[in-house]
Amino acid sequence: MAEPTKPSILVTIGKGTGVEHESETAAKLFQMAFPDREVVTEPSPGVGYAITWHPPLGLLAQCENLQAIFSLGAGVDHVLRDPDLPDVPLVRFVDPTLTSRMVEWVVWQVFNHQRRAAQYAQLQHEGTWKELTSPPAEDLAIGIMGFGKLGQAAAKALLPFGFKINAWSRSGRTMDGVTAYDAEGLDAFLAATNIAVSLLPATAETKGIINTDLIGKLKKRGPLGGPVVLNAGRGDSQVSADIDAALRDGRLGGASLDVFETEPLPADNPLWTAPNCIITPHAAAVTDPRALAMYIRRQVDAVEAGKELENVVDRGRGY
Ligand code: NDP
Ligand code: OXD
Repeated sequence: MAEPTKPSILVTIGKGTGVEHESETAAKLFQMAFPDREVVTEPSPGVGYAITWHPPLGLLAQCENLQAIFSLGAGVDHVLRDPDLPDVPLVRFVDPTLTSRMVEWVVWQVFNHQRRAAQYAQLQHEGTWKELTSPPAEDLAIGIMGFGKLGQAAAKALLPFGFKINAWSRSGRTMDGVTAYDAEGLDAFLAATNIAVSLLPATAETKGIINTDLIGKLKKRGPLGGPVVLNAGRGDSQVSADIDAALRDGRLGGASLDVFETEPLPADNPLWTAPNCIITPHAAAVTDPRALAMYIRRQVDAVEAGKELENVVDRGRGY
């Protein structure tokens, strides 16, 4: 008897991402991970699994036999924006390769501000030999907003240097050596924080949370002068104009931003030239395509062997 055909895999990176052409390239990569089944770039009744980042609205609803959707990244806001998204498990990417890249970014940016990288770069540019003060780690409190997989890994990496670590999450999740705050504890968390690091997902609740009000609640008199904000979560969590204004009038002493409400950041956005503002182009933790392919292969094998999918998103919470 002929073996039943295995459900095929739809790869759709998505319209509006600027990398639509990459669906074809990505499909070739996933074909290597799934030599036993068809990998396609258009919806069809044979599609059992979809791999996507920013699916065209309504596209996945055309796959009537869809069993699971895999996000290309840790975030799923792009996928959830589709009102007709089929009601099947949505799996996000959780992998040591991605986590370690994010940890690198956070540690890199914390040291940039603690050790005055932008000011030294300016002095070098001017040919000026001048020592700047730089507070020891013990004098700085880093407040991590969003204490999930990435926030916890960042805390583990920063603790050995001696920084005080605060963590804010909905549930007040904690770890040894960390002072935890829950949803109600936001003001207390901010008042105890010199460098706020956002690793929050984009949800209705986190929209625009890094704004003038939040900036005004951060610890004011700290060893860096003004407080500092880092954001590698999602651009929708910040009000860029508020951050820009606070950097220019000194309410913020610095910022490092990897994500923006509009990406790429428009050439005329004032943040490009705001004082002590470090900009990276949504590059903090780029997905490693091979690691993703292996991750999805493992998950598909598991689910077809009757096991549970891992890292399934809670659609009610939005992350
Ligand atoms: P997790 O789901 O593991 O963690 C999310 C954390 O945010 C949890 O601690 C959660 O609280 C907290 N949280 C969510 N909503 C709220 C809220 N309203 N108030 C307070 N806390 C809240 O996600 P990850 O750590 O894996 O990833 C976080 C985000 O990082 C992704 O969603 C994505 O947007 C972004 N990202 C960015 C990348 C980049 O290159 N810039 C790369 C990868 C991810 P609780 O623990 O109580 O549930
Ligand atoms: C992600 C991202 O969510 O790269 O993984 O932003």
